[in-house]
Amino acid sequence: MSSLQRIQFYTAPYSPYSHRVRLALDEAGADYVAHNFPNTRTKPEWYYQVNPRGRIPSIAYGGPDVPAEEPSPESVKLTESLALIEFIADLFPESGLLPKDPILRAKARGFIQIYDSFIQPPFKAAFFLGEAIEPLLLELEKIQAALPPTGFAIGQYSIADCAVAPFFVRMKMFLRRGIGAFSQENREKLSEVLASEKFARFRQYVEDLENRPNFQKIWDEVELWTKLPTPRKE
Ligand SMILES: N[C@@H](CCC(=O)N[C@@H](CS)C(=O)NCC(=O)O)C(=O)O
Repeated sequence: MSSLQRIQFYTAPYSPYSHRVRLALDEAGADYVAHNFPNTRTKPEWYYQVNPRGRIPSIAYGGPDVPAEEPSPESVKLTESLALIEFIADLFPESGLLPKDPILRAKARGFIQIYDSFIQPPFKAAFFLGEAIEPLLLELEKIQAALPPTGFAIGQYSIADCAVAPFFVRMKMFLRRGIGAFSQENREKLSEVLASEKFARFRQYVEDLENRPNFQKIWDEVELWTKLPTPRKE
């Protein structure tokens, strides 16, 4: 494989999609330069050269050592968190983020697709649109059943865990801090069910994700979530 090139990572502290990528970078022990946008919404004009949709995360790979605000036409611009974590796994094969075994690779990718297709929509609906919590609980039960008895999603830490950790840990924190559009009744019910014996394996999984050194490296719940850029319900 060709030697590693410069990694310029565009991110924001509140962005769970960016968090996926940072977890993969830190798990792999990558050397990278991070440019932090203070929030996820407003981006300066120059950033559209990196990502025409203005979304984060992005990576500018290679090219000369330029300031983040002056992206070089010589670097390759890469976007989309799931493509980025696979890219990092490919750059750092020794990290084990994407194992060599085809079965484990398929399991990791399948786990991610299940999260994105089946859990993310009811999570958003319940937490940010104030809709019913039952569809989310049903899907959490199914993903819990797909976990091995202990440890990470495919038995070893992988891109599957990087993809879901930012969301599952936020889910837990949003409930605890009351951040979201759910009713008080739904907040209490969801908290109670997720704290019950039925979800013991899921809780342990989320705890393992949170305790992983790559997660601990940048996650400062109090620092982040008590200083939100715009007021939220708490
Ligand atoms: N599918 C994209 C989603 C990225 C995304 O929605 N990022 C949010 C921040 S978490 C963003 O940049 N939002 C600002 C916007 O949509 O303008 C990915 O996986 O990278």
